[in-house]
Amino acid sequence: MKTALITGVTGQDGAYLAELLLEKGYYVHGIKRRSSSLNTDRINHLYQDPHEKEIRFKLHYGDLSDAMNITRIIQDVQPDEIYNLGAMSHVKVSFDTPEYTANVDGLGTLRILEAVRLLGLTEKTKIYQASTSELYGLVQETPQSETTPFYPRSPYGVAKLYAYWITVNYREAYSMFACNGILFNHESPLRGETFVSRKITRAASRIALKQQDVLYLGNLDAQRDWGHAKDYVEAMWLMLQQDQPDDYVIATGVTTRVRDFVKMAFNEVGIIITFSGEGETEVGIIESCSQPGYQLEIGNVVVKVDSEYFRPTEVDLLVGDASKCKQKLHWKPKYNLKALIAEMMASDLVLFKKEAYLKLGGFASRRKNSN
Ligand code: NDP
Ligand code: GDR
Repeated sequence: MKTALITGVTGQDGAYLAELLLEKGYYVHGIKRRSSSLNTDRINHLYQDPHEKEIRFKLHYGDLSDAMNITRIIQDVQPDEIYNLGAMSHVKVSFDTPEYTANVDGLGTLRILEAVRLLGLTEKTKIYQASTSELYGLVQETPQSETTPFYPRSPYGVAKLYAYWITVNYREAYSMFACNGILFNHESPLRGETFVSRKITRAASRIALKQQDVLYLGNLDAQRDWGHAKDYVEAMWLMLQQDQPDDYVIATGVTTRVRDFVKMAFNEVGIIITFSGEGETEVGIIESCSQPGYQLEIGNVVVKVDSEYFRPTEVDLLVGDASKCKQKLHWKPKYNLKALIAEMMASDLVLFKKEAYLKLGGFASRRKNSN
């Protein structure tokens, strides 16, 4: 039975990957950060009481900025596979915390590679590096493939560029089995609340339930190739099951504007959005709302553009060419964007209906909705 170590196990991809590997019979170790409030919501269902006889899922406290901690955990776990998913993963926030992002997302990858090398595990341990379509940044060509030149447009993208190349370098210099998965945007009901997809599905649900009035967004014209995280973690695993290490693009090949994602999400609750005008005053207009008992007025403004959510430099257009992965790994996504949005909306509607019932019963939390 194989042993895997996942950094970023408390994140969206970490949770889906841990589930997948446990299903495949792996022993799964994850690194979680200490935080003042619990941060294991996404993986609580996998938790095992340490007193159980056979522990197949174990968490270790750690941080990618701490080389000794990372090295000790790798030494203890002796993993067959490491999935380096840990990162400060928010592009806009990376402009506010550029040095921290470089340390964790860039040097964090080096710390893992170097630990594997120093511990003499280069023959045993295969490494997956969570690379990103943000490497492409300023559009050079479309669709973007493994041979498209990189031109990152954020401190996050630049940090991930270092991580990409240090992974390639360790593979070539020390014959390590290290792969870059260049993953395009992937979402799910577990997506962090401040990424645009989840921000939209949460707001569409809350607006349909009359718990929120307006959704503030930034650039509505950006185009993204959105897939489902569940499909994408399977590709990560497949990369490490090959005879030779390599780098692969994972994408659906379909690109959609943010404004069209908005329309599709609101459409799930019977709200038809029409965008009118350009620039900062752009608004959405409701024609109807089919949520029982929650009829909204026709003509309500539900989407406003707020410059707060624009980035100093933007990535305008991402659309991936995953031919290599499809051909060599026989990978194919099961979800399309409509099915993804339907699943996210269904999940958020349940979440906020629960919140409404709690409020009705006088058990409402003090938490405010924040974007
Ligand atoms: P999330 O933001 O959901 O999860 C990030 C994980 O990294 C969390 O577990 C977080 O811990 C952890 N983390 C953050 N900082 C540190 C640190 N200093 N030390 C150790 N762990 C840390 O991201 P996703 O699951 O969406 O993405 C997974 C990886 O894939 C990331 O590296 C991301 O950059 C990359 N990626 C994601 C894509 C996407 O569309 N989702 C596309 C391409 C690449 P905590 O829970 O405590 O915050
Ligand atoms: P991205 O995802 O930057 O592509 O990075 P995000 O969902 O944050 O933004 C996608 C696009 O939507 C535009 N946008 C907004 N974005 C956010 N977050 N909030 C808004 O209000 C808003 N309004 C418009 C953005 O400008 C952007 O163009 C994600 C992360 O998961 C990275 O870690 C990963 O590497 C890449 O995907 C691939």
